[in-house]
Amino acid sequence: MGEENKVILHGMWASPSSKRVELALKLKGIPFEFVEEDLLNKSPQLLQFNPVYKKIPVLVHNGKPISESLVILEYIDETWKNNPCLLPKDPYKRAKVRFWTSYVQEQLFETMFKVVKTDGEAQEKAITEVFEKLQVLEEGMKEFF
Ligand SMILES: N[C@@H](CCC(=O)N[C@@H](CS)C(=O)NCC(=O)O)C(=O)O
Repeated sequence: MGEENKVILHGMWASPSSKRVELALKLKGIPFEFVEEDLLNKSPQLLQFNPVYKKIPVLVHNGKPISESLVILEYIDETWKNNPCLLPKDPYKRAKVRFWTSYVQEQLFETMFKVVKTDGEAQEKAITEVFEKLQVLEEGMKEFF
């Protein structure tokens, strides 16, 4: 990999936000270095690259950091134009994809975090909620196939 196209992903193995960026890089066949962050002891580079949220994932392309997983995904798609494209060309279909990515972010991830943060009855309720939200997502995905 030439220095002119160096890609580093600061992420964490169990983070869904980090995973979606990792998947996009792999789908596009983009070689990258993965820096596993300890979220209880964040690296100085992470704090420097994402001073606003101090969160992973952060993609560093040729020394330039980009934060927020959905912003990163669009950056990847616009920078590496090879197939597969992450977003369709048609504006209406793009809007549909953005709707569902936002649903995953706002609804599914939030409920998944509740499962980790709770226990007992509250956790059981959160698990049921995750399954319900996954069903809604599965239904929604049918229009793409
Ligand atoms: N909206 C952000 C969410 C990122 C996020 O919540 N990252 C979590 C891991 S999944 C994190 O870094 N947590 C550490 C902290 O909050 O201090 C994105 O999509 O990138």
